[in-house]
Amino acid sequence: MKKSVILSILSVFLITIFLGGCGSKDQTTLNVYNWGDYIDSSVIKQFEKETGIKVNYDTFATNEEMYVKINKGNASYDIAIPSDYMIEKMIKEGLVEKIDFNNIPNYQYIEDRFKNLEFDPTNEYSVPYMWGTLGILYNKKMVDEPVDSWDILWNPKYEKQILMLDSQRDSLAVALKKLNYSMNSTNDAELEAAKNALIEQRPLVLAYVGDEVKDKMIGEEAALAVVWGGDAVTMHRENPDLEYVIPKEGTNLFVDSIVIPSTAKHKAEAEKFIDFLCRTDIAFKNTDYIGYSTPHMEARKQLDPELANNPIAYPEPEDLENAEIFIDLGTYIEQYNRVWTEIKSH
Ligand code: N2P
Repeated sequence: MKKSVILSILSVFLITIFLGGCGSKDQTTLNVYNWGDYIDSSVIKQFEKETGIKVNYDTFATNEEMYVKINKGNASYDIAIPSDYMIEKMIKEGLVEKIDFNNIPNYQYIEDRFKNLEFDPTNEYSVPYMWGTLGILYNKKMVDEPVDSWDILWNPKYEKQILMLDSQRDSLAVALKKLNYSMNSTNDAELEAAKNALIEQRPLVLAYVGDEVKDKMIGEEAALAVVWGGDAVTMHRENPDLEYVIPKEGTNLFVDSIVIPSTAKHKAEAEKFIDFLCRTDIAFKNTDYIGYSTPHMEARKQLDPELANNPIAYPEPEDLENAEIFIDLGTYIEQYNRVWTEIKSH
């Protein structure tokens, strides 16, 4: 045999081994969609290492942004972590799959008070991830009066020192509660009044923000901000002059929960991931890092007492007396969309 023939036979042989080798790895990729700044990335690495499943991780800033992407169906996420009212809507619209709880043995560690809530009454579609409240964060060097009401966000003294959340249900909730209405109102006059209040407030607002609120408040660029309690924990750690208050008119109590969108291509791996997140060591590590409130009773026990008993993250029942959970407003949400667009265009 000629040398060149031997060489080409050899190279075909080597290429086959090489390609075969790569093919046999054939790694599954799990597509995960979560809020920004809402996981300890070492948890993802650990999952990949332990299971050999690769995680493709994407983030969103609001429930509405997440919904549009999942509803369009061209992104096939295996896992998403929306809030209560959005999960309720997704269940109604057939956008999420039932979870096989036999595959989630660590679900036993989730506190009962987070099970069978109104948004998933039979508890078939979602596993609680983190929970918390909406409140006001203020810098005590810049605000010298008591902060106990949403009204302070309308005080002209703080012109251009106020940050609002770029999230329609949250910002409308602030205005509705200030006016002593329900944050789930479907009354035209109440919604109109809330809209007008937010339009009247616009000149006082420095910006409508998302996760960048943390850098801005830590850096003392504003005096007051509407924030989620878990972020207040993080900001207070970085800047002890920042205090968090749940206003007396009431707040929103949210429960962000893990779901499997119906477009998921890797359901078994998705359930593995959910169970992994509910493992005590993982839930502990994740909660310790993020600062939000865990519904996992064993993880909470392991937290540093300073965090486990922090009233920002774990408010007393009396602070939650006037709290409401957002519900899906059905087609009335179109009215919220309309007023939100009007507010933002001012
Ligand atoms: C984290 C966002 C938390 C979501 N950046 C509050 N529901």
